[in-house]
Amino acid sequence: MRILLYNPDNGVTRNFMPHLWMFLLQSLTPPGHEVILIDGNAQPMDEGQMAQYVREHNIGLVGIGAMTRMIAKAYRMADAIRAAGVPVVMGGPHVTELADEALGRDGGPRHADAVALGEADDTWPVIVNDAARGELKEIYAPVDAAGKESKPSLKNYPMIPWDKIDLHQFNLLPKVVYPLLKKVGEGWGTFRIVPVESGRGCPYGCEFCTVTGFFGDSIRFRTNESVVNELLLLKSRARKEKGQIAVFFIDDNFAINVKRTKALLRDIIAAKAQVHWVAQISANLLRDEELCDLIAASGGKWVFIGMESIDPTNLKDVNKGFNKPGEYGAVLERLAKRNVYAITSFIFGMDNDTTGVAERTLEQVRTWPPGLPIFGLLTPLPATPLYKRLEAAGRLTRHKHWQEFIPFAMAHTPLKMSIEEAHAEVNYGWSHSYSAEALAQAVDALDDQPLGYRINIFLARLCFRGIYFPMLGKLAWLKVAAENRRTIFKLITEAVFGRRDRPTSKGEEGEELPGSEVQGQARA
Ligand code: B12
Ligand code: SF4
Repeated sequence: MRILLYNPDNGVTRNFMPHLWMFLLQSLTPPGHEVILIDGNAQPMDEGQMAQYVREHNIGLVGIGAMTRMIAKAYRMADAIRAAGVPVVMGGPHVTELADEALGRDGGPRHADAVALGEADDTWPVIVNDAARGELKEIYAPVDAAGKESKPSLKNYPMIPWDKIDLHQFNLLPKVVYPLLKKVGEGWGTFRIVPVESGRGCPYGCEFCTVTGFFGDSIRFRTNESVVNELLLLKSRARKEKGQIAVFFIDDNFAINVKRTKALLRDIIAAKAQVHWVAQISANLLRDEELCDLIAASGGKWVFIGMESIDPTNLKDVNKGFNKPGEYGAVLERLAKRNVYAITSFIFGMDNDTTGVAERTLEQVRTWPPGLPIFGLLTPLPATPLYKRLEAAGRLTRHKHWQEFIPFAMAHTPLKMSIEEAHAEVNYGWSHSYSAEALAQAVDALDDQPLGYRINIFLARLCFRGIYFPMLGKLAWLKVAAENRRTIFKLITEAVFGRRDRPTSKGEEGEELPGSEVQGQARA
């Protein structure tokens, strides 16, 4: 049977990274089947094109995975596929919480023949075998022999053949940027970010988050050996392609068990498996100096920190009181001292937020080392404690907000400001962090650092700008390039002619990298 795994586009950004679930399920597919992957972010398709594709390619089963924000598109595509006579199985966080919606048992139209609840590592082979026999069931739940819910162990994690997978569609940077990169360093033929998981689960239970409910509070890890081998595979691919591969450890909280994380990072270093990596780690776990040393030594370049708010009352309200805004600056300094920078994520529209919250937040951000601030709105995702609380209080304004997804739009009324005011705060945050002036300031803040760091923060900011300001297409990129021409000119001049007082950089094994400052620098 020929199986298509499809991930719908998110409608906002081109994907900077493929989705792991597709590669994982491909690796877990029983032998004898062909699996094709299409990520709508990289290969945009509409319903008509999809129906034509499944017919022409003789597809026998389509698997669709989607987060809540892509579910409307996922349903439309599923409808077109089913109308073409091909069965659809859906999985992922949204349909796990709302299986009845996907199966049309809630009074609405049916979109899927079958739904895989929760983690599908163990159920996917069963689904494929049932589909091949034409005996798909409606619901597949991960349960043990006694019928009790079971979470897959990650001890026998499959080998994802990253050395063979065609990643052509996921070349990160627009072609227009390559001449600049080639000037500053060899080995920039391609640049990809690849998702790798080392563990699953987070016990913290923040009110707005689906993770504790979905993956459970039992934390599971792969063996260090299997993670190290995956990194070595990726590293050798990058070498062969004369390109760059960075890894996003997609674990929800990469250092949730600090002892295990340190052991993994030590093993990565010992095996010389360092690649440049990004990971999500909560601020409270970054108090540990030894952990920060190991992060830097093992290739860690960016840490995603869910700061959410600088207001302790807000944090307590959403059950994230373990975040201490008073220590944010120190945490970021601790990382920056090791040339590790942070993606700092903030949520506006929280119950204690009042107008001006964006500027108050930016006042703090400006005192920190430069990083990548991102801003979102408090969003009641289905089945989260937040959804239940707001629903019970009658505060939801769009109960099924996912049916008509609008980026950066609230679905409930905040307590101390209006919905429009909350939207304006998010707009203020993005506009003031990603203007040409803000980008120039971020680059200048690293004036004492090698050129690679400055190019890195500039390119990263340009890419992150696209999360809020649509930058799909050449024209949009050209406009941004024109706005930032001064900074671009400065960086190009320095790349071509050099700067006498510029510090030199070290490669990851400590050797000097002659003629190339970028090679040893952050790339994520
Ligand atoms: C990596 C990641 C991202 C990446 C992008 C995705 C990518 N390219 O990988 C980035 C950082 C960009 C991102 C952004 C966002 N993310 Co995100 N992200 C994750 C994260 C941490 C890991 C995803 C992952 O790969 N997991 C590991 C794989 C193996 O798990 P999985 O995807 O769930 O797949 C398993 C099952 O679900 C199932 N399955 C999944 N799909 C399918 C399909 C079929 C056919 C079958 C049978 C089974 C199946 O089988 C898999 C194996 O068991 C998850 C949290 C998490 N731990 O999953 C959040 C998560 C998916 N993100 C979430 C959210 C909310 C967002 C944002 C909206 C945040 C924001 N406010 O901006 C944005 C929007 C992204 C966008 N623009 O589209 C939520 C989604 C909740 C929901 N109900 O939709 C999650 C669950 C985290 C949370 N806080 O609750 N995210
Ligand atoms: S720490 Fe992060 S992953 Fe864990 S529950 Fe909170 S928001 Fe979710």
